[in-house]
Amino acid sequence: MRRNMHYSYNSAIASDFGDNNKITAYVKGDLKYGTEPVVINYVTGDVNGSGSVDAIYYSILKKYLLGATNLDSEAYNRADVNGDNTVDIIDLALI
Ligand SMILES: [Ca+2]
Repeated sequence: MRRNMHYSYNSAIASDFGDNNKITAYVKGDLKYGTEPVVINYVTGDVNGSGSVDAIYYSILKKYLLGATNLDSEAYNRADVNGDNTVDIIDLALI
């Protein structure tokens, strides 16, 4: 089963309490805890974050589309070439 986990999901604390640095806290506008999920200046289609779109992209995306691997939230955003919030065969075709 293929699932796109929310950025803040942390399997280590799914069944118990714990620290989750993917949840952010601000004090008077300054980030005091956590890491924002926003990725700026990425190349659309660059699934593996190498800085360019290459043959490795096809391999990773094909494995994802076949259910053989998952994409983290950053890779998922980079793989969504047409920006419809879904990664599917259309995105592969657009590269
Ligand atoms: Ca898409």
